[in-house]
Amino acid sequence: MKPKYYITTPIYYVNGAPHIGHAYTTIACDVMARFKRLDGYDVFFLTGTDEHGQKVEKAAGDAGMDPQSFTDGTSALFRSLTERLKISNDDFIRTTEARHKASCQALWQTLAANNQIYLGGYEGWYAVRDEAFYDEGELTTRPDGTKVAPSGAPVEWVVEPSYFFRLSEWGDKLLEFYEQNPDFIAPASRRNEVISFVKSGLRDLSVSRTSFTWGVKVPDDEAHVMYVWLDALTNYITAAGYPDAGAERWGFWPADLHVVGKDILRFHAIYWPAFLMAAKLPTPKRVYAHGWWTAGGEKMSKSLGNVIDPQELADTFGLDSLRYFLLREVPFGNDGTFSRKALISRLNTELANDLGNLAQRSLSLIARNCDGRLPGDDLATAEDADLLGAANALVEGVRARMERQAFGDALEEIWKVIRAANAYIDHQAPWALKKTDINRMRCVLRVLVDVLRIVATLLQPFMPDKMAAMLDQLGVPTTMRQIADLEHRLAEGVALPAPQGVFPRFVEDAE
Ligand code: ME8
Repeated sequence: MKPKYYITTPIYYVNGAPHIGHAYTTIACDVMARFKRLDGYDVFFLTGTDEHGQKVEKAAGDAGMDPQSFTDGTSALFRSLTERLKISNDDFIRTTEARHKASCQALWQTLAANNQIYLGGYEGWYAVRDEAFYDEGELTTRPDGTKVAPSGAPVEWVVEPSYFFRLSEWGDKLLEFYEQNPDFIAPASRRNEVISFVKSGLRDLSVSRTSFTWGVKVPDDEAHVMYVWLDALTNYITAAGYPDAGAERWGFWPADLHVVGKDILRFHAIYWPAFLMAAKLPTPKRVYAHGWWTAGGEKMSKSLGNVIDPQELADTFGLDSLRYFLLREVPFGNDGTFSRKALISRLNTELANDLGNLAQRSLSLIARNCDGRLPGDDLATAEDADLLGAANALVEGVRARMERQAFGDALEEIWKVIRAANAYIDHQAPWALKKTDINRMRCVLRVLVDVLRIVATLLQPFMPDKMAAMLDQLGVPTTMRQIADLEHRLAEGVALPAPQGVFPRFVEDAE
């Protein structure tokens, strides 16, 4: 039986249309999910939309719509972006679905039965934009006297009856949990932030609201809707079949990886494991908090009018180039500034020149000089062995980096081999060998095909369409494109299709 792997994106608020930030997280998860499938895992990959709460209710009101029709519309935008980005998710969850409401209520009842919830009253600060409660000490006062959350979101003073979750009782257990699971929070710098926050002391968490109605009803107390974060986090177990422990999908829980933006790490690394421990459910294995993309150094926002549309970028530059760029340009975990110039430069240098040309040069020589058939490698030299050795070692090297979600590093490892292969072809000059030693020429070309095959196989998760085209050109049967298949040699003499460039250079229109 294949080992299981469960990966999730955050579920996105449907208060507006998706932008590059949402696409980034989803693409990173898609790359990870595809890599695990390629490496022999049975993967369950979840994404979806977070549709309840005050923020979404307000956005619906501003649009003059009832919340359900409004969320039906905006959720569809996220779903269609997921499809247009060719994301390989296995499920798309909406928190307004019946399965999810039932799951939230079951979790609530379990927490209540375990004496983890009590009725009280909340009096304090709340930021609707973040859907988060803040302590006075976390806020800063602006020159005009208004207070804002660390995220910059305005806060309001809320006084209302509320149920509370006994979060204050979980501080020590959480610290112990982080200690015993050093890889639970990544990257490491974020882990330290979380630990010091927990060490500073946790207060009980308000988990219901009474001042609006757009949410999952609290069981047996219809005046309350659940706090949107309790509702939202529960999506990860809903999709795995909770509360049906006999559900086939329950075999995927606990999740192997929740990928989130750094803005929502606290919810995933503190509240979520605390809720689960309190419900006596297994905790997820890892939460990775990636950084933020800014536009020209500024946070993207609708009001600033600097929101970058992933669809437009995919249409202009090609989906796979966009995927490659997003994961290559900025180390996962760091912030980055989006730049079209940087995207074009990587596309033309690394994709068109380094990889595309290498394949095109090698394959055209085979088409012209080897009758279009895959040659053998009977005249191999030490240089061939060096290059092939480096390419073969990529499997382990890339796997180890993917395990840490070091996507940029994994790509850099692959590019080291691509650059070495370019140096090799220049040095071996198979076009000149044609006249002097045709058998050696055949061997050199075969080495290049073998190296390209390894590279293209490992790059499939990053650029699925382009690498499918490249593997077609290399004559790799579709049944032989898994990592495990790299152990099997391609048969000599196989006819290759006529070579066609996979990565055209991007030429900007003259103004
Ligand atoms: O927080 N750069 O939803 P959300 C990088 N519903 N990533 C970005 C980004 C940017 N500029 N902007 C957004 C929520 N993201 C909750 C989550 S999960 C149980 C509930 C990505 O619509 C990043 O992954 O505000 C961030 O965490 C997520 O979108 C926030 O999406």
